[in-house]
Amino acid sequence: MTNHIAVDIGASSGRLLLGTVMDGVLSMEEIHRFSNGFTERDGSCFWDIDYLFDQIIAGLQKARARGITKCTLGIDTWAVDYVLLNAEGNRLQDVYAYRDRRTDHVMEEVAKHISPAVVYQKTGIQQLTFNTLYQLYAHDKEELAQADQILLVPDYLYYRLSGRKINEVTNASTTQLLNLATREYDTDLLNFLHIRREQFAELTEPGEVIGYVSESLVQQYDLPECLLICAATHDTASAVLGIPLSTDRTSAYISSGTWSLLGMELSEPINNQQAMEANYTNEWGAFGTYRFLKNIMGLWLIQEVRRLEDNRHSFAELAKLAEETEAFRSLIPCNDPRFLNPDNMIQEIRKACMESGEPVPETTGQLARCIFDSLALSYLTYLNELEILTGRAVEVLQIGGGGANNVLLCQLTADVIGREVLAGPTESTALGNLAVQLIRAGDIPDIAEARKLIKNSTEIKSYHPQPLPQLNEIISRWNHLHFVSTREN
Ligand code: ADP
Ligand code: LRH
Repeated sequence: MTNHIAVDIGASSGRLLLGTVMDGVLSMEEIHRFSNGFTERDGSCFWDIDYLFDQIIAGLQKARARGITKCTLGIDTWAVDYVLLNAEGNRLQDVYAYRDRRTDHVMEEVAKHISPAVVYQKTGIQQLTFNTLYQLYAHDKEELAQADQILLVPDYLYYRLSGRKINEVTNASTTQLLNLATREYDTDLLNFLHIRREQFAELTEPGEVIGYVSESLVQQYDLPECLLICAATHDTASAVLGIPLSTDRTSAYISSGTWSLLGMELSEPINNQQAMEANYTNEWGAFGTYRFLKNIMGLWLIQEVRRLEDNRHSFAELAKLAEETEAFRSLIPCNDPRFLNPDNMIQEIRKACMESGEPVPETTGQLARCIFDSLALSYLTYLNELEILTGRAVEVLQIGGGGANNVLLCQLTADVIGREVLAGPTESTALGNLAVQLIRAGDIPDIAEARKLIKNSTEIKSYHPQPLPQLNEIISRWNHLHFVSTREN
């Protein structure tokens, strides 16, 4: 029996999970969990990358203390953010967090030089202010020129552990710099940014062996002997692998965490005019797939409300408070960029309601309810769009990630979209990370088998749609808010 460890670090928390397969069952145990978040310094937002590295070491020490002497290890984190290294392999800068406001107007600036339609046709990636393309454009030009290597966050963590520099493809596609046709960095886009190809590392597929955690780290910290396997290092790529998508019904998914990523797994990208106008993305997946999806603001909204209230309530309590509150009282166009990183989320929600004439949410329960109601309605909007863009009718919506714990939101979603929702696994990302390791180790043959194993080994809850009074009126109200917000942005 081989031990496999998934390091899964999301924008709000990280964990190390141990997975083993025995008698056709995947068992998974949490070894270590830690919080994550960016901090603001002098008006800029940064991740504490050394803290994250230390947490991986701490988790591996716990694994060793449990008697694990050998394991494989895969890493995934959120996308788009990068680390610049000098020729000695040392970091040149603090790691910007993607919500940093330096890119606020960069998309418009770049569009003056290179048409967004050309970028989309080349890359198939949706326009988001924080795509690495825009972040690098906004980066200090001298520092960027000095960079010997540009690694994304999980690439960098692998590098710190092993000394090897790679650019894993699922995550690299979120830079908006990979060309769908050549499956390489796009030369025009690199030239535009004055970046040389050699500044990026070798593109590496999930499943490839990276090497061992260095002997010096193993000795210094008393770690197990770890063989590093390249996971699908974009957390959303791993999350989608870890959702056991239905094989007999057409299914869409939501990877529900800090973001709600709503989409479909496809074997070919859709980068036509219609998909561009709707701003859907084609992120590269493992095993020749594409994630055709939309970024929806997600549970970041409630995370911020919780933080501003000094974490007084747990997420479960917030869902409970929302449940006890009048339904569909206040709605906000939750995907509006104003919610990406406002100075104060609670005030921003109230301001949005005041401006649109919706009743202003006063209590914590009303705020939480407003967020969950609005998210469920946004899922309907984007699910409808997804069906048009793909030409497929969705029969079931499958939700993975921490948001699958939110019973209220799952039921609301089923009620609003009028279709069955299957919620779980809540640790779909770590499971997708493990799946790649299990396949590489030969424990299972392919992703179809991995998904069967995940389905049989984890809890998945079914939510059937219940009739909602006055749903049509609520949807019209929502559509109006959504329309005004998209017209203005
Ligand atoms: P990320 O990987 O982006 O950091 P996760 O997948 O860990 O996010 O999901 C975190 C989110 O899951 C939280 O913001 C919270 O809204 C939701 N969540 C977690 N546990 C619960 C719970 N018991 N009840 C309701 N929501 C929960
Ligand atoms: C989710 C996620 C998402 C990206 C965003 C930066 O954690 O990786 O897929 O768009 O963070």
